[in-house]
Amino acid sequence: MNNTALTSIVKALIAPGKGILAADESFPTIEKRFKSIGVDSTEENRRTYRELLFTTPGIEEFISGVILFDETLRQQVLSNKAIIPGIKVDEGMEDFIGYPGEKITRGLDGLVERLQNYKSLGAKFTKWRAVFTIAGSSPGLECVEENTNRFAEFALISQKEGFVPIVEPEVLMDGDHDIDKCSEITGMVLKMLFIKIKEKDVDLSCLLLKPNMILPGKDNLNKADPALVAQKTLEVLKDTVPSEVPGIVFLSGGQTPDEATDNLRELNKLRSVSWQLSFSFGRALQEPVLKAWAGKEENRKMAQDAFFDRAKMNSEARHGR
Ligand code: 5MM
Repeated sequence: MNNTALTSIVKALIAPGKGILAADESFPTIEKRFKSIGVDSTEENRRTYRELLFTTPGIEEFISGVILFDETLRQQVLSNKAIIPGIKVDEGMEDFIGYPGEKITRGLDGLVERLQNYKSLGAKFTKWRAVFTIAGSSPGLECVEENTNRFAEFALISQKEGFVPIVEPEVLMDGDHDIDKCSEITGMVLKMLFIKIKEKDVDLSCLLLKPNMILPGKDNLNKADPALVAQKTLEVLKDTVPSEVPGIVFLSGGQTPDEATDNLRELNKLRSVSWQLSFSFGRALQEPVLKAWAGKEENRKMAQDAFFDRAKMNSEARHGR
């Protein structure tokens, strides 16, 4: 493992004022996003849309890296040399046998071979996502244990193959739970995650964490303002994330673009932590772009302007502004 090379990739990904664009929607997810604007999910439309994002003039000032889906990496549409290409390598969820309603992330089989291929296609970092739903007694300890074992294995293999791993344990906003329940479950998941990661001797200094912010469930009537979200999020992170981890790149998880940016800004205002606090948003960066584009070539410039503005706002939020 060449740690110097990995360290410089990590540094570039979390450089001040920059963040990551998550554009790694799998086929069913991009189909859902396109459906919302009346566009068919064809290979050509996916290429056109993602190319529009990546060629936005000046975007490299705010975007350090892009997480790509297998198809997009192969289409070779990320031609902006100042943006680091990454690749989603998990293969989605499967049922956790013996635990009805629980899901685990798959994708470890054949991972080494896939990574070697991704390396030849130019990818420099990898991402693996597991999803935890708060409902009744879920997520159970066994599900968290199995998912975090797989995270650790993914991270170790990625580093051995010369990639910076991003681990994304997402506690979903679905449900009516309160903000403290989100703290409790996220805390449990992150604690277990770093136990497993340390057991496998993963190099903490060459890894990024992509967690959810601490929020009440979507259907909870008590909304949390950005100051509370930032306070609760930092409490959980300080309790669970080792200081050797260089950066935390939040997912947006279904927050509106404004909510995600406001919360990121408050987090950076409070800071008092060793990690960089950055973003790796999917929906919160792309929603305004999709709306402006609507699948029409004549809207290309308007869509790129929307992306530029939203990326700039998140860049400002990284400075607490
Ligand atoms: C962009 O969506 C990513 C892939 O999701 P699927 O496997 O469900 O298609 C997803 O991992 C994304 O990177 C994260 O959820 C962050 O995106 P948001 O929209 O939550 O910021």
